[in-house]
Amino acid sequence: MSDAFQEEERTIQSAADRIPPGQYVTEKFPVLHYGDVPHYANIAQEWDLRIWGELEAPFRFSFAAFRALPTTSITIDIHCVTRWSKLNTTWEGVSFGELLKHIPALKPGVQFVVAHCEQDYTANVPLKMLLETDALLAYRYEGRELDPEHGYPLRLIVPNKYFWKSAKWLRGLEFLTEDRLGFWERYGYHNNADPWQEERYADD
Ligand SMILES: Nc1nc2c(c(=O)[nH]1)N[C@H]1C(S)=C(S)[C@@H](COP(=O)(O)O)O[C@H]1N2
Ligand SMILES: [Mo]
Repeated sequence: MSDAFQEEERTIQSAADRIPPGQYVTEKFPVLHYGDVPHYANIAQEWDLRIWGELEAPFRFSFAAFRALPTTSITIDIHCVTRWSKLNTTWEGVSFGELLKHIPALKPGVQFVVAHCEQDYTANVPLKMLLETDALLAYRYEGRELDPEHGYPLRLIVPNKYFWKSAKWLRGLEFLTEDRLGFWERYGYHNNADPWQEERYADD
């Protein structure tokens, strides 16, 4: 048997217990979002990442400053609440733990983060979850710059949660002591969003 064949076999065998209830696997990479894909004529001038809320001082990364931060890669399975899953996706970017080393200190009691995106999309995630799951502020997918429709120039990647928490076109992070629901969470999606528990809607 060729190595490639054995690799394929392993992938198929392990796939069954890697698919959360009610999901099916797709090889495609569906594009899913509310609103339009933002386009930038001059990314260095038009884009920055703002950090605010419960920290010692607000902070801002220019495009260049953000791209100078150390990066890591993760390979994860992604699960959309509309029931498609895609296995083995590799993302590169700045881990949340790394990011915290480069911004002013968080105030005591900070437990929640709201990701703010272009066109007012938001997603809320507990800080602990971001740190424990090695969540990324990602700008490469499979070794290449993100496509515009998949979040260029920066998106959040939150492993082990339905993919709506992985906010595309990220422009800001707000640190909070109390939770505040994001776009889909306010719309009735489950705040914890664990695909293994099928936490799709708030009343699940
Ligand atoms: N800014 C923004 N990010 C978003 C969304 C959105 O509507 N706006 N949709 C979410 C949902 S529901 C999913 S499934 C994923 C889809 O990411 P993809 O288009 O790269 O597959 O993006 C998430 N991030
Ligand atoms: Mo989704």
